[in-house]
Amino acid sequence: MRNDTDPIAALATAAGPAGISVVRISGNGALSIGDALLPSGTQPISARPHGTFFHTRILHPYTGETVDDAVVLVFRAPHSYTGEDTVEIQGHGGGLPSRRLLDAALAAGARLANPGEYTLRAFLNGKMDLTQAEAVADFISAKSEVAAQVARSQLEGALGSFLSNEYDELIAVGADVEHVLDFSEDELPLNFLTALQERLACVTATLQNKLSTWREGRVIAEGALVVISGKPNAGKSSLLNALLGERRAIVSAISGTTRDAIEEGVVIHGVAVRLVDTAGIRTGADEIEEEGIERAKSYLARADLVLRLVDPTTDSISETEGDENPITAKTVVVLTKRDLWQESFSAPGALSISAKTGDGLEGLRQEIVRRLGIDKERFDQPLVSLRQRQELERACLACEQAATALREGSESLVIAGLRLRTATEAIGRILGKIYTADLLDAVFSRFCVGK
Ligand SMILES: Nc1nc2c(ncn2[C@@H]2O[C@H](COP(=O)(O)OP(=O)(O)OP(=O)(O)O)[C@@H](O)[C@H]2O)c(=O)[nH]1
Ligand SMILES: [Mg+2]
Repeated sequence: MRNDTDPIAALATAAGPAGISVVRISGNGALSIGDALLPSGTQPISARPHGTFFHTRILHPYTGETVDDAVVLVFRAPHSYTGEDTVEIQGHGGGLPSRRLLDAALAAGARLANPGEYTLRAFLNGKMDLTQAEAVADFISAKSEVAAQVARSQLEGALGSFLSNEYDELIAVGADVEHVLDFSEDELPLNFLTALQERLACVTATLQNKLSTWREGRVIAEGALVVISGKPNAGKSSLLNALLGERRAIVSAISGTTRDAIEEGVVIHGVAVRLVDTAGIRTGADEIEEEGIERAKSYLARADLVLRLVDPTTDSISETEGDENPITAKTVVVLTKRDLWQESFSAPGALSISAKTGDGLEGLRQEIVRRLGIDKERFDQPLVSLRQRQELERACLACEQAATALREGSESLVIAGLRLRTATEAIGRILGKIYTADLLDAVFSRFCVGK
């Protein structure tokens, strides 16, 4: 088990041109390691109180050479990010200055930190639960405003405290079941089992409701896959360019211009979207275009939303319901090139746009966000990690099995108790109340060094 407390050091800021760079030393002996970097005559860090800072030259412990001048911050356990004694050295930014600072800290006796090791220690020292630790990584890598908001509130413990409540209730129900194990049916208090069933049903419904936020949570974290489809020349590449605000894809009057799928990230009303322009699907294309069409189909199969573009000046609106790209609940029909229309066209539920003039694009953006179902009000705390989802599924299944056992009456109480324990453990693993080295590795390996 990784529960080392030896002093670790790492660069907390990105190495590159910047105002400052921060090296953090944390663990047993961190303060004395910091002392070894100070000029003689300076009051040692180990003699300074928590929460103080001072300006000093930083010397290399071997050569005595001045590495940098820096502001040093003193944190005493448990009042630091990791919960350990921590020294933060803020020197000049830049690749080389920060490297020199880190080298000096390592030379003074710290070990280079592993990815996520500071946050791992924060977790092991009870500064945060595992959902909060996961949220740290999500917050750092958030690709959109909404993703950042979700991670931020999980970081504050919203998901953790929600699950903690359900965890406590499951334990309470489980304890009641254990308590009556030795009773015979007629010794049980009246309505005892019914009351337990009701409480369990309530927990189960709450957990299932949370589980149902997973799709939105994943879309928020990873970006929704929005695929632009339609016949050759429908205006797909023009729409991609218009939504990106740059001339990313080649546009031409020649049918079959786009032969490969082009994927670009864009944030639409705070929601991260992976926008894909595809080759128009048609028969009789050459080998290269065929391959492009295959890629288009593969994207269509995975899409969260399909924009099906139809140029009504050349193609019939009703003819679009081909087998290759059937209209489904994921489809938004978009009539294109509105600036060229001599007559008015419409189809049920369809939007009309002009990529050329920008007409209708704002309506399309709103429709994309609406159809992705990302309702910021409803999903104040959606589920975002696959690990959380899998454990929650386990918990819900075990709750249902426990409910079935409870309905079968007092003979099945042992089974009910076991299933309740399974459910409790699954929630416990989400929160990190129960963990293994493998679980911690899986969670913390996606962190960067220095966090
Ligand atoms: N007037 C006008 N022309 C447009 C509009 N959108 C696209 N076009 C023109 O329609 C032609 C085809 O546009 P593209 O964006 O290349 O169409 P595509 O669907 O990507 O075509 P392929 O890649 O061949 O499948 C080009 O000549 C565009 O300039 C529009 O809103 N208004
Ligand atoms: Mg194209």
